[in-house]
Amino acid sequence: PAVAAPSGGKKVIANLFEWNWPSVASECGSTLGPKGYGYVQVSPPQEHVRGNQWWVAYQPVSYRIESRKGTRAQFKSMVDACHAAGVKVIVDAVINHMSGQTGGGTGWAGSSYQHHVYPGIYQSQDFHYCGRNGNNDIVNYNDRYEVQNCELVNLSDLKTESDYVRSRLAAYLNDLLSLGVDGFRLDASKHMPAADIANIRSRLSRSAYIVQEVIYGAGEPITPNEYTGNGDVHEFRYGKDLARVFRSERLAYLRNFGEGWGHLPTGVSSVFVDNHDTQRDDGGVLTYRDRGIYALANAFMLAWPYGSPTVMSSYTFSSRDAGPPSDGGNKTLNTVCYSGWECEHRWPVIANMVGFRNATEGTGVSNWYDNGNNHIAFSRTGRGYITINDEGSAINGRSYYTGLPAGRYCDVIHGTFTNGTCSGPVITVDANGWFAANIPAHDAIALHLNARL
Ligand code: AAO
Repeated sequence: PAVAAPSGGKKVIANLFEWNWPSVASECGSTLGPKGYGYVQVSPPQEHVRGNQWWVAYQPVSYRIESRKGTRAQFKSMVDACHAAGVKVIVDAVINHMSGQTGGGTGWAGSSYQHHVYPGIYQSQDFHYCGRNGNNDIVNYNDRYEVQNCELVNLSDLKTESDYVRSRLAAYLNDLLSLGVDGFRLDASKHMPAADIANIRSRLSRSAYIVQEVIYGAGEPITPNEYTGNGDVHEFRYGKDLARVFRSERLAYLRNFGEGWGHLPTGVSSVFVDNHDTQRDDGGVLTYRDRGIYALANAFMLAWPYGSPTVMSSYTFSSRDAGPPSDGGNKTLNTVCYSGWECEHRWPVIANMVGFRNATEGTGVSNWYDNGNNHIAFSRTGRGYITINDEGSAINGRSYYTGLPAGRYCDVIHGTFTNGTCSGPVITVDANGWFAANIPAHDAIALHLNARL
């Protein structure tokens, strides 16, 4: 089947990392649908090893849809509720490997397993043993064979070249499709040859959105570009570059952000300010801890027509491995926004800029302005306008040329537009397409046609 790109007017993905199914279901109806998110990405739904770390989800022990996040029935209700709210569902699919714990055990839903033995699913002949580094682990990312045939942090590495393994993986993905799922984030894609993914994809019962996790590594032989024939690919350089610009360079440099910076072609690029790995492991990226600057970086991402954006939504954490709020048995608790959960996707600036993205979809950039430093502005031709002042002081008394039709617009950075009214400042664009405004330090103004009074 052909790859279905996120389609229709609504393409923004909200990544509700580690949310349980009842909470995702209710968020689709209360927030994601109304705010215009097109997709929700959910954490791995299959049975996993036990423990309270978040990353237990990345160690499958069977393909039963039964995890700390909920049962199969709850998963199905979640998919239905999201669809009813106009939100499609992308599943984080772990298909490169099974568990990594050297000893065996019992999985979340009661399946027993050993490292390399998952009764009724895979036996030891279904895994790679690369015979390197003493423990079969990947050490050298500059060696293609090693990256695709050794074990990623001891995780039993599936022989994705084998017909049986391919059919078993496709059966798992097809089961999810039968529950109504719309797409997959393929975890650890770098560790599977692109041709193996292509073969598994060809076995899907219907078309599905595909986004592959291939972290760009300078000088590594396996590149994100190799995977673009299968679908979208995460562009990890985007969040790192954007953070550097916001922290220590100049926003003026963003005028050709994306392909002009050597990033993937826009049509196959999946972008984010941070994801669940980079917010923990990459000191450079902006995260919820950066508060206002994080919101501005997301506003830029949503305003700028490059790639398919994902908005990260996190739980609060203070140590790398700490799992989400959960009960004594490690069952994930219902999400309570702003109490143990950051809910970045609800932050007014970010949620309102999703509406900007939708209103401006398909238009180019015009009227670029920068002051050579940290004040920028641009139009999304005929549909929207944003100006970001990341200088250390206010910029007052200036006028901005938007090219927009005359009218009164809600400034969606400071106000929410609902039923024809704006809860914040209203900006008047004159008959020639100009408006005048003051912008405080580290702040912005954004207007679009779907928020015109
Ligand atoms: C846990 C324990 C382990 C234990 C294991 C098994 O932590 O000690 O051995 O269980 O019992 C997650 C957690 C792991 C966890 C695992 C399983 O992060 O801590 O292990 O679940 O529970 C590589 C892969 C990439 C992968 C990333 C973490 O290529 O696919 O490592 N990400 C996904 C998920 C992730 C998950 C898994 C895969 C496994 O998103 O959450 O792990 O399912 C370079 C390479 C990258 C490489 C990184 C890290 O990146 O290029 O390919 O990613 O190194 O090794 C700059 C450089 C860039 C570099 C990057 C590093 O940006 O430009 O080249 O820095 O941050």
